[in-house]
Amino acid sequence: MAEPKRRRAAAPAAPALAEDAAPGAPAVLHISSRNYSSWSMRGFLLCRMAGIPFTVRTVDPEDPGARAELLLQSSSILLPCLSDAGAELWDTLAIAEYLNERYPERQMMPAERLARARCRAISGEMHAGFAALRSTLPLNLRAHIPDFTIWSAARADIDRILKLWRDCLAEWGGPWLFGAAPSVADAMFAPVVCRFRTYDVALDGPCEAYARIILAWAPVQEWMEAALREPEPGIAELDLDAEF
Ligand SMILES: N[C@@H](CCC(=O)N[C@@H](CS)C(=O)NCC(=O)O)C(=O)O
Repeated sequence: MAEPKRRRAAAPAAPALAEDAAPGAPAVLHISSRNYSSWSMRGFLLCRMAGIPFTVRTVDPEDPGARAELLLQSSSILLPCLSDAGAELWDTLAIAEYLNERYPERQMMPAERLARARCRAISGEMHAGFAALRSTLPLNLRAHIPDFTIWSAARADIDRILKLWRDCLAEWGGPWLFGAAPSVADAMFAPVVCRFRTYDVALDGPCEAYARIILAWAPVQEWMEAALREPEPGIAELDLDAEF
């Protein structure tokens, strides 16, 4: 069973990440929650992969003023949204493609054509699919729910994801999905690894090894540490069935 809805007290503003203080940082990544938003986490990992200096700003989508301001940056009102050099990008795959084009030397996509095609295919599948997993096992980096009952539709999503990982790890030799270095696909699946840990999803040998690589990845650790320090959102009630 998912965690019951809980009442939450109003909270102070989220603490700044180190890069918030970077003087003259040109790019801004607007995010929602560090603890609850898998999309925000992906956007952050992608920016870290690109190696750009950027400022992280947390927006409370429940706050009408913040929402109005956000509309100026993200016409879909969705987060994360990256503002960089005149570009306003409110979608993680668009952020990934943009950063990969702008900083090709960072090799965010695999160099080999077939690997690159697969990387796009599985990143797209993550972006568009796995609705049952996303809605019934919501990201909650601070939680550990060992006796969680996994609904069959979510189980099917999990099995599909594990097959995608196993195939990539076998074909490209690991330890990342496409070989020796992280790619866009690893950023897309990193929040899934975190969900698997929260809800104690059992993993076989190759998938467990992959999960450990993701959890030891410096940008993931940085994000998780900040999530632990993040106050609960300043809203009266958070609907944990919402798709994050
Ligand atoms: N496809 C989008 C999904 C982003 C998304 O759904 N973001 C949610 C929160 S994590 C959001 O901004 N919701 C704002 C709202 O519903 O008002 C992406 O790839 O970034």
